[in-house]
Order: sequence, then structure tokens, then C-alpha cells
Amino acid sequence: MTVTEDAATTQVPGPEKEVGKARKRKEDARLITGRTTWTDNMVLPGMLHLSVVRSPVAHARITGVDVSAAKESPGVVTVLTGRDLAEEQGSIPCAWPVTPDMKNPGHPSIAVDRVNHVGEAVAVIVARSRTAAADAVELVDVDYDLLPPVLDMEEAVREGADLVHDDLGTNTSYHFVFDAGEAGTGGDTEQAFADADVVVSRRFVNQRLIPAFMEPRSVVVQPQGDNFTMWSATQIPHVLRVMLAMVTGIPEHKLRVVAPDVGGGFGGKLQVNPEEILALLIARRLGKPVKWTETRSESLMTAHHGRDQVQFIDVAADREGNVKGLRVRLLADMGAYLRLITPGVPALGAFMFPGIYKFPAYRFECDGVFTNKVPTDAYRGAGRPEATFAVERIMDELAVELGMDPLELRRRNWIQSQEFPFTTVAGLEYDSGDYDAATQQALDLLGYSELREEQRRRRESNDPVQLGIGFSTFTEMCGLAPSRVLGSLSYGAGGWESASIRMLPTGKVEVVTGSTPHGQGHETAWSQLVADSLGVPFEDVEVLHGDTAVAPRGMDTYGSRSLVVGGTAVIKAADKVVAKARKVAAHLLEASEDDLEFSGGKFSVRGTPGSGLSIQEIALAVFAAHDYPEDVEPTIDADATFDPVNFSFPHGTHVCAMEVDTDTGFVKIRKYACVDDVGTIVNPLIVEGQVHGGLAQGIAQALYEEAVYDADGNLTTGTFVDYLVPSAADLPHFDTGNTVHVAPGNPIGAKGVGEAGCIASTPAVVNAALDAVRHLGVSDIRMPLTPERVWRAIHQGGDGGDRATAGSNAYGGAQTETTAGVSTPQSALGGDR
Ligand code: MCN
Repeated sequence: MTVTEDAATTQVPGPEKEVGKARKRKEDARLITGRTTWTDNMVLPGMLHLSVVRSPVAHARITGVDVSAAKESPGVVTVLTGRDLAEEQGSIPCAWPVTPDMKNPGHPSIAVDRVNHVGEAVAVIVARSRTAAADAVELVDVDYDLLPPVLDMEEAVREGADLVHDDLGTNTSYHFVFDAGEAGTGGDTEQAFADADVVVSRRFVNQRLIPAFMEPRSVVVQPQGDNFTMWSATQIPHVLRVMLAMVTGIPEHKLRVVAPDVGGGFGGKLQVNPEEILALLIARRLGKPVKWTETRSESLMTAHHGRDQVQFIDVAADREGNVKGLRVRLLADMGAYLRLITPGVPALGAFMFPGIYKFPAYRFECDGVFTNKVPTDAYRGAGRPEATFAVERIMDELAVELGMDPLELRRRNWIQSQEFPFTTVAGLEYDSGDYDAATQQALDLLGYSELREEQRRRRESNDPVQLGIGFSTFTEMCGLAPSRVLGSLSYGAGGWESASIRMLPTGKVEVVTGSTPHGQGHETAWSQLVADSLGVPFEDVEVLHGDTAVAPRGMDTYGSRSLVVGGTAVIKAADKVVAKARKVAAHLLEASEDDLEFSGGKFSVRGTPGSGLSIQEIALAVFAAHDYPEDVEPTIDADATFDPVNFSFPHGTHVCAMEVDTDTGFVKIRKYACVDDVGTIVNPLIVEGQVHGGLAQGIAQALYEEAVYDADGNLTTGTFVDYLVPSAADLPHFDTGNTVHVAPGNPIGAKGVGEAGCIASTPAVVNAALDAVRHLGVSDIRMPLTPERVWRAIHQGGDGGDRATAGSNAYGGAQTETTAGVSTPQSALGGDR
């Protein structure tokens, strides 16, 4: 067969793209089988074990700590108290001072003279075995002079309230305000409310949750002279290293932090833990390796919690359903101390309350409030689920007040596809999207018309099992990055990410990334990116991460930032590799660089695609370095750092159909459909997995999970028997889909997906339950929607909470606002705190 030159060029199949392929995750075999190094698997010669003595009371002065019996216990090497470490332990850091006058009490790793929450460390046992350390905990005798615990935020901010930290003189850490009128991004909010036909006001409780990661926290420290290596089940080895150096004074270059494979975090391992500081200080003091691994109940009791806001939200509109203004006032529970980004979580949410709607006026105020509970901090979504919940709930309430279909109200107010990029009233520039398209696809996936019809039939026949349909048409800001923007929000660090690509002589490729996956599948996705960029086989790429000695520059993984920021750094490094390789290829092929084509991993002179040099051959050539251009270094390796100019804004429509048994209060998700737009999808399998995981956690907030404290400040949900993390069997099948609107802010065109399902799903589920029983006079149900709460809301009124607290809110304003004859239902005033 003869092939003409033309035919040959046109018929050569292009390289098959890796991006978009549903590759199974290359890291899963070792993660699922456990054939890897989890921190707690590590055993070092002579290693000592730490066990922490914890306060059984929420608020007290420590009047004495007797460690003599514990010191005598078999296997115990020493016992240290807060006083023993007072000179060196410093204060656990908070990196987000949201206001210049924010009050931040010192936070020693071991309490010195006061305890402020149950579970706070009061002493640490160092022993030769884990069991010896645990046994000795029981022998430490601490005298406490009890103080009244402060547990209720609304009480805590009243005049004359008991104080968590009496030296601060207040329980309010900070008052953060964003006013669109003052910022120049919107009109006068008070005027908008004064002029509105309709005002709807609600008080929502976004309950406290516990990020229940699969692998408990664990840390091992090995001293080598004045150098230290720490292995920790952390999301943030790079940030941790900087913080540990600052807190302990150990020079940063003497400290290596390794996050080996880490079994989940969900924000709960975005932290500098007291036990990490203690392990380092004790290893330094004793010159011996030490290990601490928490028990599951220690984890639930002392790892930071998430959410915990009381939200007062008012929306103003005209009678046609055009929104005119939004006003939000939050009480955000900080817990007893400010941890790494505790104060910033609600402040981040400040920018998301307007959701996808074109509010012309907006004002946000938040008080960060101290209580005698475990500190809160980032938990999947961090501020954005809380905001999305409030706005998606109140849009439904406004629809009810106006007698409008909730989707019709949303459509009337949301940003239209042709209006992107769109600057919101909160000052964010949303990048791209089409809310109509996602919504239509989600309705089709759900089988909306049939379910509405069934809902009508059940209502007419007075069926004890009623059906409801709830929406969440959400967006979120993620790809936490633009360093300048983070700086303007007083965040203590930047948001760039870094990558290096090393071309090995045998043609294999090492990618070093500053992101630190702990379940997100970066090894697979980054391999796909590099395979496309360099034209090398997917299998030839190895991704290295999570060790400050291997990947010295990084900002780590949280805020659904890794693909759009870290993945982009990888692409940029790959582009540099290709550019360097091009120079060598031109030299070796004796051609001009401009005449070279690069396709499928091969440089060839234009018009002669059959011959040329692969990038892997060039890697070998520069390793040998016998023949390379005069003006270049003999390497094609490259580094890149990427700092985007904007966040990315995934969006989507989530629709939940819910059955509510009005006799028992039992709720059951009948169908759940969601269409997410995360821009270009690198790996559809990973994206679907991320959405599923997020949905599980968002649905869990709506239906199952709540961290509950008793009147003395004891966590009564301290085990998985009491704290209801749903299993796969408790969750429905998810019908998922995607629309794709490429993100303009990064060359991949991607938006983050790691938190989307969690942010979107909670209000869809609650709205669905309310839609099922609203005709019975129910207008709110407190999360989680336990059968008891649902039953109470139906049969006893209120929101199903344990007590109804009508009256003034914490800001002294009336709970119920009435404008032009439209009033808010009293049932929204309930709550059990
Ligand atoms: N991805 C993709 N295409 C897109 C977007 C993302 O293929 N358009 C892929 C990425 O390549 C990556 C994964 O999806 O493999 C998640 O990417 P991204 O949205 O960038 O999120 P991060 O990798 O930064 O992960 C952080 C995010 C957060 S904030 C929490 S909390 C969370 C989450 O990821 N915690 C998790 N997902 C988790 N998944 C597991 N298993 N465990 C956790 O602790």
C-alpha cells in the first residue's frame, strides 16, 4: 500500500488525551489494602509513647496537679505538666486575625492554671509503651476549682454574662462587618429594607459538627542531634513546619515534616495540634523518638469541631419577587480558643451569603464568641456551607411568603449565563456558569414532574407519608488562592502552589507537588495532567508529596484548591520542561526551534512527523550531556509556582425528593439528583467520588450529625454510637450529572470539586422535608432532622427543637419583622439553645 505524504500526516491519530479519562486511582491499591505507612504504623528504635491527661471539667482553675503516683507507675519515664513546659511551650497559633482588635487568649499546649473545655490537656505521660502511658493517665490527680461554664452563645454575648476568659472582659473575640454600601459593591442596605414590600426574617441554627476522619490523628518525632523529623497525619506539612518553628523556636531548616499517607481530614487535620507541639518539645527534651496516637473518643472530644453558628438572616423583596436586600448577623462559636483559622471560617462565609442571586444591597455582621467548648475551625466547606444553607433556606421562605414557586423565585433573581463574569454585591467576580442549564438537567435527572404529581396525590389523599421536593441552587468560592486577596482578608499566609518536574534518565517522570492529598487522588490526576503535557505514558509518572524534604515548597490541601492552583503549577512546570527540551531537540535535530512540532511527546521537524526525538530520549541525552547547546544547562527539569488572580466558582443544582412519615417523624430521601459544574473535569471518576463524599457529609448535617454538650459542658456525643456518621447503607443512590463551563482563571479550565457536594446538599434536604409538611403548618425544623424533631414540629409546632425561644435576638432586634402586612411565621423563632 502506498501512502501519500499528505495522507500520512492527516491520518496519524492524535495522542489520546488523559484529561477527561475515568482512570481508576493509582494510589488506591496501597491505600485500600493498608500496604503503606500510616503514621501510627511507624516504630522507631527506643521510641517512647505519649498519653495525655485531659480535663474532665469545662471551666476551672487548676489548683494542684499531683503526678507522683503516675511517675511511679511501671514503664513511665516522666510526666510533664503545663508548669513544667511553661517556658518553652508558647501558644498554639492562630493565623487569621480577621479584625485588628480581635481578642485572642493565649493557648498553651498543656493548661497551666486554667482549663477552658472538657478534654483540654493538663499533663502528659511519657512511657515505654502505649499501654503504660495510658494506665498512668488514671494516676494523675488534678484539683479543680470549678467556674461556671459558658455554653450558649446567645447567653454569652448578653451584658453581665459569665466569662470564658475573664482577663479579656468579654466573650466576644471580634466583630466583623462587611457592608456592600460602604465597600462600594452595593446600595444602602437599611434603605433597601425600608423601601421593600416584603421582608422575611429567620433565625437558623447551623449546628456543631465533628469532622470524623477515618484515620485518627497521630504524630511521631525523631530527634537527630539538633535536627528533628516529624511524621504526622496532617493535611498541612508545610504550614505545620513554619508554625512549629515559630512556636517552639526550633529553626525551620532543622525541622522536617512528613505527612505520610493520611486517611482523610475534611479540614479537621488543617491544624497545629497541641500534641504535635508536645511531641516535638518532649523529643527535644529527652533526645528520644516519641509517638502519640489519639483514641477515637479523644478525637471526637478534642480535634476541632466545625460549623456552630446562630444565623439571623433577613431578605427584602418586592411583591413580584425581585430581591432588594440581604442582611445577615451571625453568632459564630469559636469554642474556648482561636485555633489555626477559627476566626476566618465565618468571615470566609461572609462573601457567600448572597449565593447566586443579584442582591442590590447586602450587609453582614458577625460576632466570634468564646464558649467553654472545643474550638471550632475548618470543616469541609468552612463557612460556605453555613452561608449556602442560610440563603437557600430563606429563598424558600420568601417564595412561601410571596406564594411563588421556589424555582421561579430563584430564576427571577439568579445571574444569567450571559452576565458572566459577574461582580456580586459581596465584591466577588464569579467566573462562568449557567444556572438554568444545570437546573434543567437536574430536574430531568430527578423526574421532577412525576414526583410533583405524586406529591399532589399524597397531599390530596391525606397520606400519612408526605412527599416534598427541595432545591439548592448553589455556588461556592474555592481554589483558595489569590495571595493578595487572602492578604486583604488578613489571612496569615499566601495561597500560591508549587510544583517541580524531574525528567529521569530512563524516561520516567517525577512530579513533586506542594499539595498534600489525603484521599483526593492527586497522584492519579496529576499523572493525567503530566501525561498530556509531556506526552509520556500515564504509568511513567510518579507523584511525590507531603514531605518538606522532598517537596520543600507548598501550601497544602484544603479549600478545594489543589487542582486549580497546584495542578496549574504542575502544568506550568511541564510547559517549562517542554520549552527546555525544545532547545535541546533543535540542537540535536539540527533544526530551528521554530520549525519543531511537539506532539504526543515527540519533537519533530515540521512536515516529517515520522522522525524526531521523544522528550524521554531528550531526558537521557541531557543526563549523558555529551552533546547539548552551549547556552543551556544540561537539564530539562523545571519548577513553577502559580498564584491565580481569582478564586474559582463551581456551581450546581441539587434537588432532593423526601418522604416524611407524619405519624412517626421518620424521613427518607426518596431521590437525590445533582448537576455540578466544576469546569473542565480532569478525572470523572474522582469528581463523582468527591461529589458522593461531599453529599454524604452534607446530608449527614441535615439528618444525622450534631455535637451535643450537656449543661456542664460534657460532650455527650463522644463516640460513634452517639455521633451518627451515616454509612453507605444510610444514604440513597445519587443521580449525578455535570455541565461544563470552563474556568477562565487557570489553563486547565477547572473549578474545585472537593467541597461542592457538602456545601450544596444540606439546604436541599431540609427544604425538601419542609416542602413535604409545610401544609401542616411547619415552616422550620432544626437540624439534624431526627424523627423526634420532625414529629414535634408537625405535632407541637416550633422547629422541633427542645424549647421555643421567641423574643428578641442576641442583637436586641425583634425576631419577627413585618412589612406591608407580610409577616414571618412565629415557628421560625424556635431553637433549643
Ligand atoms: N478534580 C477533577 N476535575 C475537576 C476538579 C477536581 O478531576 N474539575 C479532581 C482533582 O484532580 C482532585 C480531586 O478532584 O483529584 C479534588 O480536587 P480539588 O477540588 O482541587 O480539591 P483538593 O484536592 O484541594 O481537596 C480538598 C477538598 C477539601 S477542602 C476537603 S475538606 C476534602 C475533599 O477535598 N477532604 C477530603 N475531599 C476529600 N476526600 C477524601 N477522600 N478525604 C478528605 O479528607
